[in-house]
Amino acid sequence: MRTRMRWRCDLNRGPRELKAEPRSSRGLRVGEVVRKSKETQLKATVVLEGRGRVKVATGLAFVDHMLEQVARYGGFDLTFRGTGDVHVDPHHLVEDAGIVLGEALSKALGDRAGITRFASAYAPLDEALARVVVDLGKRPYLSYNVALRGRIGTLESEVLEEFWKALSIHLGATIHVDVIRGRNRHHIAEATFKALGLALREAMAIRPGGGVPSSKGLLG
Ligand SMILES: [Mn+2]
Repeated sequence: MRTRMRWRCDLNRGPRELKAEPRSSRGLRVGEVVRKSKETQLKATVVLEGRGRVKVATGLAFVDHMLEQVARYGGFDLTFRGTGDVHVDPHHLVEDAGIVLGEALSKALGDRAGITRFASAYAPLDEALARVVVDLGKRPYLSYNVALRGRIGTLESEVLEEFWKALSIHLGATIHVDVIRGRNRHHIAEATFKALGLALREAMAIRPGGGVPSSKGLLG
């Protein structure tokens, strides 16, 4: 079992003197979350220093497809398994997937010392073009400008906003999502998730010589 990297923060020292203390010899940033409610049962493990290992099975095929995009373009390994009461409505599972992914990434980021924090990315998918801008500074906020209506496969596309809301809260991130253009619903949705992955990859990366990435010396 790989363990998560822990960062020591000594309040008497300046941000530049923050020391990384990897708890595993391999220094990987790992986050694991198990969440069980009456509506869903989900388990996720992320390894930020990814090696292309992505296994997702939630029972909602389009959600699996989107989570895979975030992990692949985010450069992190993701194991995400679970079930939910999708016979009632996919809403619970989609929202809880955002909660669990957000918590797992937040755990892996630890106290976030040294991360790049801000990033933006564009992703095209044929005629669709999406932009995602993120700030991992523990300020949850979502600006979701995605006019998706109607079904993608069997999923009502409006419900995807619940994933993004939950992700912003549980990751502790400001996220702005804008669709610049697009016609095909599948392409529009997938472009937003690809852009999310690309933006997260940069924002979660460790900057050489970086301390707490805030002029306050403290995130949040
Ligand atoms: Mn696709």
